[in-house]
Amino acid sequence: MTEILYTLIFTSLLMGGVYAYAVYATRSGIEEDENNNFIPDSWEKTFKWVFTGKVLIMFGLGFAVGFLVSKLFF
Ligand SMILES: [Ca+2]
Repeated sequence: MTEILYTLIFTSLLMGGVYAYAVYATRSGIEEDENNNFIPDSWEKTFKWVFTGKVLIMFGLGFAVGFLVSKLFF
């Protein structure tokens, strides 16, 4: 069970890093962003769903982590 928790926490951090990097890269001009939505245009074709589902993905991960923490430690 703890493996699942660690995997979920790691995934959350990874996703957070991806979102943070997307904003950083588009703002600083490392990646091109012609439509100004803070998603690098080179990612938009293939990974658009990662960004459109951002709220749902982070909520789902947060919920799963919270659920597992309460189940394992309380
Ligand atoms: Ca864009």
